[in-house]
Amino acid sequence: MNASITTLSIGFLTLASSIAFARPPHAAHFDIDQDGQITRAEVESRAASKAQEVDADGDGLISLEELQADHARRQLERMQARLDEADSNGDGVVGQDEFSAQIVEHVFARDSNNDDVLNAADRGERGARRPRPGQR
Ligand SMILES: [Ca+2]
Ligand SMILES: [Ca+2]
Ligand SMILES: [Ca+2]
Repeated sequence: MNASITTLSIGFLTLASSIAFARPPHAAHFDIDQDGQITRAEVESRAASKAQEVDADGDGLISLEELQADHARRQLERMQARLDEADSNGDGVVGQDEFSAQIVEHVFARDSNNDDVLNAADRGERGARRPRPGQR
């Protein structure tokens, strides 16, 4: 009994942290009515939807397996997005050249003055040019 309560608690903590950290808590996700403010009711509504989604067998309980499946699904989506982004010639496959170019591009996204050198001159504007995942 104690073990299952602990498992459940860990499950809910992981669920809470996965909602809070795995996806950035930006307005588009939580601000359901798009009024620029995130209310507790909106977060509660999103959290309830998420709990329902994770509870794949609909028994009202979040099991470790269900949480693991949800985590794996989101991880797969992120990896697919990364592959889609790397496929610069749009042929549906990612060559080593495309993969390595993506890494270089991500690193040099911090090169705010475009001199192909990352140094102190680029600090302070860190991330300014960096496209969000999925944007081109
Ligand atoms: Ca709102
Ligand atoms: Ca369940
Ligand atoms: Ca390709």
